[in-house]
Amino acid sequence: MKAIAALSLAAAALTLSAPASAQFAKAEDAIKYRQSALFVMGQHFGRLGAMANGRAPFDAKAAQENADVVAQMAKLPWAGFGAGTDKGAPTKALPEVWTEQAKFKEHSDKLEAETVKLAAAAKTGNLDNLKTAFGATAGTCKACHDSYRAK
Ligand code: ASC
Repeated sequence: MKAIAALSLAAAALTLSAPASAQFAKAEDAIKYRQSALFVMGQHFGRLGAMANGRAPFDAKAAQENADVVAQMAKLPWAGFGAGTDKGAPTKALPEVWTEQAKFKEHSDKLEAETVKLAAAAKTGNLDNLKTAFGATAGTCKACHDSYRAK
């Protein structure tokens, strides 16, 4: 009887921790992971922004490299928003991330699509193309932050 009770407790614990532990050891790791991916993306996106906004000279090769990193990083954060990762470490992610999962995914899909276009624009070596794609991508960052990130 004791063994059965212990087994069912273990099973319950596994079930409860399954979402967060699907890819991460604990919720804290998932939170740190998504924040890290977003931070790295923001660093490289910021370098593109400096060129797009004339705060840094346009360097076509650097733009291409930064845009490629942004497009790769844009794929990563979403795995870190799994069930049970709304808390476990300091986070600005709002509860709506988990209560409006389909809408949240529309935002992340949009970002990924825009960053693919951004990388393609950077490859043309034309600053105007970069500016246009940068603006469109920044719009997707902002739209998601407005709805799903605490101020
Ligand atoms: C950035 C950055 C963001 C977005 C956002 C766009 O460079 O770090 O979060 O752009 O500010 O509105």
